[in-house]
Order: sequence, then C-alpha cells, then structure tokens
Amino acid sequence: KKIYHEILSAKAENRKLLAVLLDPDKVDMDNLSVLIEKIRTSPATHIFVGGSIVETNKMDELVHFLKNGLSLPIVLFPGNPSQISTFADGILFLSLLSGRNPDYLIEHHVNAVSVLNKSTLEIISTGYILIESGSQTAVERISKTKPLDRNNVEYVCQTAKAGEYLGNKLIYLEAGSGAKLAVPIEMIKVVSKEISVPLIVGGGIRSQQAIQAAFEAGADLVVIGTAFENDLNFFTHD
Ligand code: 1GP
Repeated sequence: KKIYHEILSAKAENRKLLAVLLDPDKVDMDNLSVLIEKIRTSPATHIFVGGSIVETNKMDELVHFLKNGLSLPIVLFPGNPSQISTFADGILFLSLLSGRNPDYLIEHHVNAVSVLNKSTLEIISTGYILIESGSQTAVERISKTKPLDRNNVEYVCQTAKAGEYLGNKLIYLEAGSGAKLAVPIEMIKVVSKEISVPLIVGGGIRSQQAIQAAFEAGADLVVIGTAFENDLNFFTHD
C-alpha cells in the first residue's frame, strides 16, 4: 500500500502532489527519452497513464518505458479494463459516482478482477466525479453520463461524501481532459472541507497559477494532462 500511504502522509504534512497524465494515444512514442527528461526535471510526484480509448499493448509499451526511465510511481488511470497494464505500480480503481451508468459504477470493475488478481498493482478505490465544464468532454461521451452541475456545490459535496462513506480512498473531481473550464475553486474549497480522504482535482488546468489556486483551495493532488502534452516545457514557464 505504498502509493496510498504516501498520498496520506503528504496530506497530513500539507505537502502538495502533482501528477502528469500521459495518454498513450497522444504521446510521441518515438521521442520518449525527451519526455522522460522533461518529467524528471518537473515538479511531478506521480505519473498517471490512461486515456479514453487505448489498447493494452500501447499501455504496456509506454508503462514499461516510463518504469525504466523514472523512479516516480506509475499509476493507471484507465478508461476500461482492457487498459490495465500489469507493469504499472498502482491503479485508480475508479467508480464514476456522478453518473448513473452501471458499467462505470460496477460492471467494468467486476470484469477487471481476473487481471487484477494476477497482478501486483496497488488498487486504490477512487470516487470519480465529473463536473460540468462548458462543453462535452470525452468522459461524458464515452461513459454516456451527464456531469454534475458546476453551480450545485452542495450536491457535488454530498456525492463526494457518499463516495467516502462507500469506502473510496480518494475522491477525484474531474472537469474532463482538455476542459474549457476547470473545477470551480469554490467547489474545491467546500468539498475538501467536507471529506477526510485526499482530494484529486484535474481537467482544464493550464497554468502554474491555476495549479497553485487548486492547491490553496484544498486539492491534495492536481493532475496535468493537456497542458504538458501540448508543451513539454510547461513546468519551466512562470
Ligand atoms: C484527467 O483531468 C485530467 O483528469 C487531465 O485534464 O488534460 O485538461 O489536463 P487535462
């Protein structure tokens, strides 16, 4: 349980965590050594790997390469069970609590058990909550679920707390990759006070200031995907 323990101790010490999300479909596989170098010199504490529609062999290839080049924990962030690479260190076992599609609440999880049982992956149950972000995102399209109203902070809070009561070890507020609007700061403030498990925030965060604002509002771990994907020097800008 190394990864989760580390997240818990970081939270206890108010040490903020940053994950770089890599989508094997978008990563330039011919230039992986540059990518590795950029990550190595970045403030990233975790690598998340996943995407909406990735094949297992692509996941394996990328995870394998990252494992060899970096000492950061590699955590799967899968869109479905076919994306589970047993070369990674851990997996966010996501239940899409904002939606009412049973496939993403439990069905995919049942189907993932046989591969998980053959792996040494650290399984971290995560209540995944999609927040409306100005336009339709891939999560919404693929999961065929509606995001929660970004103005209804109370309902989002209740959803997050229900996720914690169900035993989720993490709560993840997600605006969606490439989101127009990130999760509202006010929502991060209220939800982080409501729950006692660590809070992950991601989607549409594109500047150092936005990362900082999410941390100050109460996010324990911020996820950066698109901004780094589009500009490998993202973390060296002011
Ligand atoms: C996955 O939300 C992420 O949670 C990443 O989003 O690609 O917009 O950084 P971006």
